[in-house]
Amino acid sequence: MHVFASHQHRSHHAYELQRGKLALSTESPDRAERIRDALKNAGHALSKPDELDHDLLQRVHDAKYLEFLSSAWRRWAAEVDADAPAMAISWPERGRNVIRPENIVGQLGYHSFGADCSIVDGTWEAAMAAASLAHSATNAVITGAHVAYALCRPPGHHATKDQFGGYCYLNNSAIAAQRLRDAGNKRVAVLDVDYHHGNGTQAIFYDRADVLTISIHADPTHEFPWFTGHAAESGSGDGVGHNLNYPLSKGSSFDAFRTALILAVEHIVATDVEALVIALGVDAYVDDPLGTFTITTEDFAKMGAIISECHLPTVIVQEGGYATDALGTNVAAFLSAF
Ligand code: Q9C
Ligand code: ZN
Repeated sequence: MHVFASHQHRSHHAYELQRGKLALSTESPDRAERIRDALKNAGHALSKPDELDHDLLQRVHDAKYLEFLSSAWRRWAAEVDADAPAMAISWPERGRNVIRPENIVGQLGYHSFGADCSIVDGTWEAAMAAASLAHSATNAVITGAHVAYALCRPPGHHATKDQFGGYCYLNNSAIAAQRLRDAGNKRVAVLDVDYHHGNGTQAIFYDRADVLTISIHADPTHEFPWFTGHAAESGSGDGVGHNLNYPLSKGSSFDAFRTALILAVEHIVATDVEALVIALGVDAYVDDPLGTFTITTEDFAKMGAIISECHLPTVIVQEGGYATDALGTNVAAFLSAF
């Protein structure tokens, strides 16, 4: 399998508000190092990413957001505090047309949706490297590989067109899907198996019929991202019927997960999907500190085998997963079964 990885992720380790206290994020550099080691040990050759196409980035994210992300740390360090992470402290009131503020503190509120995420020196460089890994893996598939994996860190599926949150800044899975579309695949599916709802990917493609978005996740009634991921969210405008959510109760086992997964795979196979992106979070793992599901390493292998039955050119993009010691094993189990 083609595996794309980079050391650039090391420049990013943000702070997050945890139970009312600021702490170094659970989304740590160690995560990617462990996955990398496991894949190397499993015999995969690792490729470096190529340069990211800025036009592609702009087909997924707003130009103003990209300008903000690329300069946020510099502005915060110069105008606020070079020794503290750049974080929002206020967000817009619901239900109003919001005017984007000029000030860096105001823009942090405008361009984020949570305090689980901040910007530090090196965040932009790492986010860009992750996006270029997704782009490179997709290029490998476009040029004939059946499957390629991008070891993206920071993850991406919570990032919308113009907001960061949930440890995500640039939506790597959406970038892969858009690249597959640009290469001529008429319809593309993103299948998100991360424990959390892929709200950003859903939002980016919500009014489009050309990208089917499917997410299996913990019911947002009781879990982050709290406000999206319900079964009734089916798309809008041209996109009606092209978004599927499978919220599962807290503590779900692989039985419940597999039932949803089989429905998702059947839906993909039954419609005219030409290429697939898997948003591979492994935080559904039984020992994940952020999750409540009871999925085991063997279950991740079964998950990989079930999804491979789509028989589609596939880009696998790393999303969440926080049980550091087991991350590499779980990702390797999924990939080898796939
Ligand atoms: N401190 C992904 O898995 N809430 N993001 C954490 C515990 C945010 C997860 C609460 C979870 C974000 C990509
Ligand atoms: Zn997650």
